[in-house]
Amino acid sequence: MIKVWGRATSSNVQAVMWALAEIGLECERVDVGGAFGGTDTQEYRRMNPNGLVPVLQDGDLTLFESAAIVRYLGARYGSEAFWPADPARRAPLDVWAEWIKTTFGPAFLPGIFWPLIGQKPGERDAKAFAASEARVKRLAGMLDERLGQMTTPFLGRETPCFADMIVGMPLYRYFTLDFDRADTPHLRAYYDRLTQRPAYAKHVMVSYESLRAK
Ligand SMILES: N[C@@H](CCC(=O)N[C@@H](CS)C(=O)NCC(=O)O)C(=O)O
Repeated sequence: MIKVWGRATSSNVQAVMWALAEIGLECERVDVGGAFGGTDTQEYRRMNPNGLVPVLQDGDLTLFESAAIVRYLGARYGSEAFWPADPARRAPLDVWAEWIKTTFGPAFLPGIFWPLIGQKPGERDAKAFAASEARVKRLAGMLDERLGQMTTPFLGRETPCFADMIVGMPLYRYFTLDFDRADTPHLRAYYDRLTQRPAYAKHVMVSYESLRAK
């Protein structure tokens, strides 16, 4: 049985759990990280030297980095719809998965999510926050334009593919936090479609209140 190490409130764990569920794979998830601890042991560091979640174990294979895990699951177990075999069809989807991890995520998580959740209102740097809002607005506009070109409900056409897992993962937080968002009708409609997926509702629409600074 596939084993996933990582707390359910971690967005990177959520992408992996959502992928497993969309593919239809059973797994056992172990709560580690955050308030659960358990990531600072020698045994855990052997699985992930960063001491972060998630880690996936599949037989003798141990992997970290959530996007690499989602791609592995797609390549090994996914249908053609989840993991298109043709590199010329898959790569343009992967472009947006990579962009979310390297461009949108690094702007949104430390710039918006953590200031709103990890800091008390009085502790926030208002100027830095406003700059993050402007940057995230610009990036959300880019994603909105890409999604506006789709003639299908998901990047993976009729059902979500590996790239939807990576692109869709931060959107629950993006749309439920209280901050000044860009007007992005295509992104909003895409997110609304994701929320209709039972696997997204179960694994990604997970309350982040336990992470809020008290
Ligand atoms: N690039 C890594 C980032 C992993 C990461 O930052 N994980 C966070 C949770 S989302 C973490 O482990 N935080 C510390 C903890 O939960 O103890 C990935 O995509 O898997």
